[in-house]
Amino acid sequence: MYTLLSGLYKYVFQKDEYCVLILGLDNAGKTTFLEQSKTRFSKYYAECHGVIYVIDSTDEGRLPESKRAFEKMVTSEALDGVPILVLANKQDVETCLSIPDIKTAFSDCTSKIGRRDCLTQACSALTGKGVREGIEWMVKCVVRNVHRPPRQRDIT
Ligand SMILES: Nc1nc2c(ncn2[C@@H]2O[C@H](COP(=O)(O)OP(=O)(O)OP(=O)(O)O)[C@@H](O)[C@H]2O)c(=O)[nH]1
Ligand SMILES: [Mg+2]
Repeated sequence: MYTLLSGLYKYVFQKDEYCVLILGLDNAGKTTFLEQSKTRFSKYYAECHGVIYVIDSTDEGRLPESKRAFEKMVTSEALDGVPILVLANKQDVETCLSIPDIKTAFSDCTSKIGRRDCLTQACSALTGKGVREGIEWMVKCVVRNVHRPPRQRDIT
């Protein structure tokens, strides 16, 4: 249904460790996003306190399937309270769905998101547009999320 943990991604924030899951249907652009964001994440180092959920904005036909996968993910206890960055990817394609289109398709998930931080960010993993904004938001959220404190790195 969805590829779990396409990339478990590490970045360091001082001595604290955070981990972010990158999820989304196949072909959504997860690997491309990861490649784009590697250089931007370079000043951090991580392990799992947030979810980045990638949507292919050019694939209207699979949007209901993506919504169901998203719904399953937000209702999973293991990820309770974890901030979610929803990436509306492939926004460089002229005919892609807009953010309001995607929000409408995902509207019955809203109540299930709960009180956690959740942002829908337009991006293109191909050109890099929107990638920095998304990552900066995610870093801010994982750092301030008191419900999931960072793992302390061993300093020997
Ligand atoms: N136009 C455009 N194409 C993209 C973008 N991101 C990814 N792609 C293309 O979409 C296809 C799938 O991208 P991947 O990054 O391999 O997707 P994935 O989510 O890792 O897919 P799986 O590994 O199969 O789960 C590739 O042909 C990418 O070049 C984007 O922002 N814009
Ligand atoms: Mg991939």
